[in-house]
Amino acid sequence: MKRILTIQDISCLGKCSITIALPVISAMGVETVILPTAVLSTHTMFKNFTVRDLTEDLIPITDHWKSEDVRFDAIYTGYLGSAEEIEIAKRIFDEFRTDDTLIFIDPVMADNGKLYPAFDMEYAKLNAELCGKADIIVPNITEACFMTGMDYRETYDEAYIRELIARLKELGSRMVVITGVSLSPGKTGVYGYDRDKDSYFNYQNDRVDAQYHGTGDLFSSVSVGALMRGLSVEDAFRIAADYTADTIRETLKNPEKPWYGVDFEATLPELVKQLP
Ligand code: PXL
Repeated sequence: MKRILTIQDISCLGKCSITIALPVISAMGVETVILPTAVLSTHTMFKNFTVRDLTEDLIPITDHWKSEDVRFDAIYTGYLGSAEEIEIAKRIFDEFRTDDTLIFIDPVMADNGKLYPAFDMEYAKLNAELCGKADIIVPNITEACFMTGMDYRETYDEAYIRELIARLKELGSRMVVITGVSLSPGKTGVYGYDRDKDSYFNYQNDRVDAQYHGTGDLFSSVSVGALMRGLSVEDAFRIAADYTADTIRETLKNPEKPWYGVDFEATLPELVKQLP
């Protein structure tokens, strides 16, 4: 069984970061080791959330793993709360990376043209540096703009996405996958570039007209899980995009749906059936 390490926060209530990554990747048949960077009462879209920062525990925890000779097939980072956590993530990559370790970075920091409340331009710059250490990065268009200095646009064409990719490539990762790319009305999907093959891929599915928190984390977790289960890059991102859209659709059917996250619990069995 493959083993991955995921580094992100625990938002106790809120269905995002580790409370998505752990159940989803485990259900996909991949051992999921967690490194919680902080414990929050809820994610940061709630008011009055509490935060217990765990930054000072991160290195002692990973030092212990090192002394136990633990190895990871992939390291997946999501929401990292501070510049210091980004530095620590870099150090963990350097310590645990082997020739076969997949480094998968979701540079969670912004959406809809705006940085999340905790972040500023300096943080975006550090996140761009972190992305340089990845095999695969999966920014949304807003994050891609903050990391490359390109203007954020609500309406765009394929040339704009290719320009974003050209600039993201310069950061140094092997593969760049931009999420939330809509190239025709009613559609949305992913647009990627593979440096090894020097080729692009594009997958568009039907856009569901609803925005939910945690869907980026769901997409990333499914992508990493699928890659670990041996799916090709194109198949892994296609399954993740379809699953995320199906889960939003399923959530919309629930009359008691919570506002803060999606009902992935209802759709996980279908996802697992699709795996080889
Ligand atoms: O879903 C990304 C995410 C993860 N963790 C926390 C967040 C967010 C997005 O706002 O607030 C704490």
